[in-house]
Formats: sequence, structure tokens, C-alpha cells
Amino acid sequence: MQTYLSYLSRILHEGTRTPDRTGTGTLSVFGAHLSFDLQQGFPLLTTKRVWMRGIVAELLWFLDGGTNICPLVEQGVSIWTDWPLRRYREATGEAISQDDFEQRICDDADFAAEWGELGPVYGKQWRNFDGVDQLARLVEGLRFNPHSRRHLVSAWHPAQVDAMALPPCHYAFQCHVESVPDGPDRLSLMWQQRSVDSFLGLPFNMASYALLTHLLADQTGYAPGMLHFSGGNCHIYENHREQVRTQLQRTPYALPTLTVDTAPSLFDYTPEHIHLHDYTHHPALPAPIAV
Ligand code: THF
Repeated sequence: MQTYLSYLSRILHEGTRTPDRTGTGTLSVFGAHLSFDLQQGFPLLTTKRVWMRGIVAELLWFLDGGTNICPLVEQGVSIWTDWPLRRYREATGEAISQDDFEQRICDDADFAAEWGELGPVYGKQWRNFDGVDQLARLVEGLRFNPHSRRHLVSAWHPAQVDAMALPPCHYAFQCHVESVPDGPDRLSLMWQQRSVDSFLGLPFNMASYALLTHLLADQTGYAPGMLHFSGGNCHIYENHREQVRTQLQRTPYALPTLTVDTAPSLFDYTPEHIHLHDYTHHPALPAPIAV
């Protein structure tokens, strides 16, 4: 995990001050690569608490093709609420609280359908990109044509980007199957991210793609291999700087491990199938999210 801390440090030291869409202000560098060997542990940060339950809920919601915040909100996961909430406030002029908004999303299906929808975001593109179920194809490809160089999933749909609450940040990923001398073949994954909220978002993204690699490996009989991150605009928001400094002073603990109970298909996992072991971490470091 030292690799993540060095990456944060690089942005603090080499980053240039850049204005951004949200008006918050960032320090940013363009172009970064991080690699994690999933055989060495599950890449969940130990230098602060990272909310694995939220990560699991979000990934399973993507796998299910979800684009409405309702199922997340019902599980107490608010990470996607800011966008619909802002849209509702702007459209109605009502100064509704987040709690009251989420309560209405849960209680009123018509309200959720109208105000909880994010547009054709990740879940839609992964499961139905102009009619193509990219994830079902990926699993078939990994099973029957492992050495293909086309194990690609794209969330970037140029004709639909404008209809999304937020265009995808992590916009594509590629899988790769590799033989190892003694032992099962290994499944590696690399994801591409155009815009990287390095303190708040990236720890979620790392754990999410690590978990996806574990689930894909479980479905295809391979062992989890390497996880690679390739980032474009990698930034630290000005209002996360203190938290970053605190984090850089902390000494990482040993990584946790992850095990998965096999499900009938990639689309049948529930949080109960996923077990995180020995997660020791420093205290949480709350920070505001830029909307
Ligand atoms: N927008 C911005 N500005 N940053 C992002 O990371 C981001 N995402 C998703 C969409 N837009 C984004 C949303 N993902 C948290 C984490 C991930 C999110 C959104 C919010 C968050 O607040 N995490 C806190 C608290 C979690 C909790 O306990 O409730 C944390 O401390 O980790 C990138 O995909």
C-alpha cells in the first residue's frame, strides 16, 4: 500500500493548482500507474478506515445493471445521493434534507423513479451497451478464449454521456489470463480512469476493482492475479489536503484478505458471499465530497 501513499505524496509535491468543474480547487498531475498483486492481500487501505460495505453494495448494484439510487439508499449507502438530491433541490426549490430525500426515495416508488435515476451510468453500460451485455460476454470470453486480447468492458458511450448524471470516471477495464508454472492460471485486471479523486474516490475504486477481479476469478476458475490502475487527471481536492497529510504520517498495517463463496453466476452474488478477513486500520478520516 506504500505505492498508494507515494502516489499521494507525488501529487502533493508535483501537482499543479488547477481549477475544476466543482469549483473546489485541486492539485493535479496527469498520468499515473499503480499495481497491486492480489496474491499479496486485498488492496483496502489500512491508513484510514475504508467502508467496505459501501463498496460491496455499489459493485453489486453495477453488476445488477442498476442506475437508480433506490437499492443503495435502502441499504444505507448514500455515496450516489448527492447528484439526485441537487437535481431535486434545483428543480423544485425545496430545501429538503438528505435524510428526508432518501426517506421519500425508499417510501415512494414513483418518486424514486422520477428523482432517483442517474441516467445510463455504469450499470447500464456494463449490462446493456446498445443491447450488448458486456459482462456476460466477458465471462464467456475468459472461460472459452482466455488468451484473447479483447477482454474489454467500456462504460464510455459517447452518444449517451450527456444523459448521465456524471460521465464515468473509471471508463473502461481489460482482463488478462496468464499461466503460472505451478498453480492455477491467474486473472489480472487493468482499469482506466480519466478523473481521479485520489483521497476519497480512489480507495473505493481500488477495492471495487479488486473485488470484481475476485468475483470474475471465482466464476472462471482462475486465481486473482495483478490489479493495475491507469489514471489520467489524478488530483487531490484542496479541502482534502489536511487529511492526506495525516494519512501520510501513518504506518500501514498488513493487508486484509478476501474470500468469496461461489455463486451460480456473476449476477447472483450477495454481500453474504463476500468475506473480508483481518482488516486492521487507522481511524476514519472524514472529508467532504465535491459534487
Ligand atoms: N465524485 C467525486 N468528487 N469523487 C468521487 O470519488 C466520486 N466517485 C463516485 C462518483 N462521483 C465522484 C462516487 N463514489 C464516497 C466514496 C465514493 C463515492 C462517493 C462518496 C465517500 O464519501 N466516502 C467516504 C465516506 C463513506 C461513508 O462512510 O459513508 C470515505 O471516507 O471514504 C468515484 O467513483
